[in-house]
Amino acid sequence: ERKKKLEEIGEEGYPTILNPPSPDSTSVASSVKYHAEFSPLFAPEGFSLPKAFYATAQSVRDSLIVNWNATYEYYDRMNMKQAYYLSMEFLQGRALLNAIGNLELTGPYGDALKNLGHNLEAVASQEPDAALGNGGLGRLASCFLDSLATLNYPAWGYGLRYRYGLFKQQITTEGQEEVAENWLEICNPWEIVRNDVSYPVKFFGKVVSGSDGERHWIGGEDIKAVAYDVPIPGYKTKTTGNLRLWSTTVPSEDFDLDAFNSGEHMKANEAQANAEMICYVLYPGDESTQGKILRLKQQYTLCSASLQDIIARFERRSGERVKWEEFPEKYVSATATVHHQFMADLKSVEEGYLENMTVAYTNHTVLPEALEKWSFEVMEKLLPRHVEIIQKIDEELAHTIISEYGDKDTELLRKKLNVLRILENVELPSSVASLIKEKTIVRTDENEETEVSTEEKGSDDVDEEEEEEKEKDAKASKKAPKEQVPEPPKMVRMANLAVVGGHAVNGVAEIHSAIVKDEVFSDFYELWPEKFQNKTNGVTPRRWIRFCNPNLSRILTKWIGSEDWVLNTEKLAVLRKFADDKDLHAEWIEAKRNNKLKLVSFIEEKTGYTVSPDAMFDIQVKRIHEYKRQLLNVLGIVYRYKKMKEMSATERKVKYVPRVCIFGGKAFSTYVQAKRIVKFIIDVGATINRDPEIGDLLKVIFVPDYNVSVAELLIPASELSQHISTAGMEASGTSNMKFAMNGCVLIGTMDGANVEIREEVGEENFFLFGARAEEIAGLRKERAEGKFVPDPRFEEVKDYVRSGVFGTFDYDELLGSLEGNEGFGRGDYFLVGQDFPSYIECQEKVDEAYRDQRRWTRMSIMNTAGSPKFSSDRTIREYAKDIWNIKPAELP
Ligand code: B1H
Repeated sequence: ERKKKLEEIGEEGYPTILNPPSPDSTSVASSVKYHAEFSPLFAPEGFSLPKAFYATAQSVRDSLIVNWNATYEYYDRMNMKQAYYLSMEFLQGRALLNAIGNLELTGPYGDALKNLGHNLEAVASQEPDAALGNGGLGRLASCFLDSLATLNYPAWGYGLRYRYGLFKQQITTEGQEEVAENWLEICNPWEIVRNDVSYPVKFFGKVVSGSDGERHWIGGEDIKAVAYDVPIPGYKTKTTGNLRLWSTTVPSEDFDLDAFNSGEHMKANEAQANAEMICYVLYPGDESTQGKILRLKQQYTLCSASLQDIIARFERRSGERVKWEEFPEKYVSATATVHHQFMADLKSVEEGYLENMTVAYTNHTVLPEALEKWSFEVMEKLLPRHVEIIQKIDEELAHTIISEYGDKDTELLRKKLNVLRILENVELPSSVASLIKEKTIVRTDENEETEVSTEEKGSDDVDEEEEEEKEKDAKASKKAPKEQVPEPPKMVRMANLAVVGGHAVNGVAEIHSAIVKDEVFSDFYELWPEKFQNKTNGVTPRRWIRFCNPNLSRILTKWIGSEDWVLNTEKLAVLRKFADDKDLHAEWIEAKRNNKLKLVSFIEEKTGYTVSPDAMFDIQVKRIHEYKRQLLNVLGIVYRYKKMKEMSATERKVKYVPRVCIFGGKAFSTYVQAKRIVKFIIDVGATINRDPEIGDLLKVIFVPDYNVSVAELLIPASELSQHISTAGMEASGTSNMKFAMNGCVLIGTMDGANVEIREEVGEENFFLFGARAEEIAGLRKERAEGKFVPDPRFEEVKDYVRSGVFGTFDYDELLGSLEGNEGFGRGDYFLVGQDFPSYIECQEKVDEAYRDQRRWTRMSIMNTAGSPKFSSDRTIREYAKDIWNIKPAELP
């Protein structure tokens, strides 16, 4: 079809694709000099490092804009189906080396800067990270953008342009401190503000019925969303995608000039401050109602502005005659990530069937606190028309449920309505309620006649817990007079809305998708099995091998015979053939050592601690969360330390391999337990690191302010990495993939993508321990019944901490969470005590393997060789084919 169209329009129909300034160092240098002089960010004198960075970035941006325009024009003319990836988070990190690497201009830029008196790496390190996200979810979105552009898929990302990125983390002896991260302080050289692309977004107000019988929403608060475009270069292709970020402000006529002139300066500014607040920070605290409203405003702004933009483009590209029925089929497909407001919005725009064809829902977590529910009342105030539509969708859904289960017994029907409905604790509309009553009567009559009720109940799986609940409820209602029972809060279950509205629902690793199907959304799965899929996550091999690890990249290119592996990671498997080759081993070890040396200086600079490059580098970097179990890691270290102290110096050296245990990660500012974990790690390090008896045998380092660029330094230098979440709780994990690619051996549980990594690299090259996902519920139950007998080594390690070896901080709340028998966060919900023995035994096996350097190097090579599957190129091809239905389209 595309070919035909090309012929129709003829080559002349196309704009000439201008080539960026010719890629030799002289023209690059003059373009950098031009920007140093004419892009007015710095005083005219001198050519300091920061100035060199901004001038270089602006010069690179010129090239990106040329390609961006050509790509945009091409899609416009071809009017092809395009995908839109909506995400509240994008973790782009630094862009300079990635951009010139993708444009194949690293050489010319390196030379040009050298001629201008600077070194490319130093210039690149001036760039602040774009941290518009907090972890794996946001980084996944950024890897996807890289793969989409590289593989020439017509696709854009949509997000919010937060004024402050994720906070900067400072580490003191007190633990973590958060400092606002003003990443836009100087300017963001990559973005292009589109003042001509803006949309109104409204909140509050009321809904009225028009004379046409339609319901119309009259907003009470109006803001304006303005587009900022960030070009996304593909690797070795002209295709340049786009990340369109929305920033919020007021429509200009909203400035209250009268108030200002009569001296009420603050008041005049109120509307503006209110609008700009929406894009101030990612995840504003949501304990207060105001905080909740702000978060909903953020999500709604992203959805509303993006959707208006998508529809405007669709209309423009359609020309004279807009065919709405083609909207889902031919032109648009979108994936909303955690936040699902999109659906309700789309519903309000056009007829109901559209949303079903258009939106796909990716679930990224099964943690109940992250499966959002919004207060019905809050939502009704902020988005009154949407709530009406949601009620309608909910009503339709209730009808579907009744037609599916209405002829079974009423208990089952009630259960299905309870778990499947979008609205929780909201009464059914009378049309539905009366239907159920009818069914109930019919059913009771039948039962009386046929007497099959008990048998049927058993087979229909009404669980005992629910029965018990009801008995309790019944008792409670007898005791307490009715008016004293507080009404349960009315909620809108956003995930349910997404499953109902999405044409596909997917999880992000095999085990996670199985949990999504069989546990979290099992009732939906029963209703619509065809919607559910798996799409195992991936990461871009450009940023995560080629650019962050040049030492390894050279070896790969040499032994594989070409650089093809960057685009075709299947080629990495070639290394298996050479897994025992002595020459490869020598090169492999040297590259790792050079990476370790770089990290040694970084650690010294950031923490003041000196570590030995001869020790094993053992790393756990990720958000600090109880389910990720940094606590298990550090308790393992404490146990190791205690045992070392009990031995003679010689014994110690024989039994243990020298290790540097490195942690990094941010704790959410209000997550008290996570902050205690940070403090604990720092205290343990402070004691161990200055123990002369231990020396280089054990060091514990907390690397401050973990972010994308720190990851780019840590991962290539890592030898062992830890992915030790409680089984069933980490949806996928993506750093595990990056570590494996970079020849790092993993220790981990059967969780998320670990399961598939182990399968790919071979079980002999993965250190596995811990309870399996299917055992967790049973173990928690035993625990609650007081049947768990802790291993004496676990008791020993906690007593040791309590004895005060690591200082006087009160660790009772932290250690206490691992004790007792019940409750979330208490009673060791994350099963640290359960897995502790198998963890420390597994760590002994790690020491044994590391001592045999030939064995270890082989394991390391096998990890890289086994990682082809984890390229985000593979993931994106699967999404494109199975969910989005888009095809690659390379620019002519
Ligand atoms: C992931 C989140 C997340 N899933 C809510 N969900 C948030 C949810 O502050 N919030 O409101 C923040 C983040 N993050 C991660 O997604 C998973 O934990 C990883 O296992 C997964 O690899 C990643 C990408 O799919």
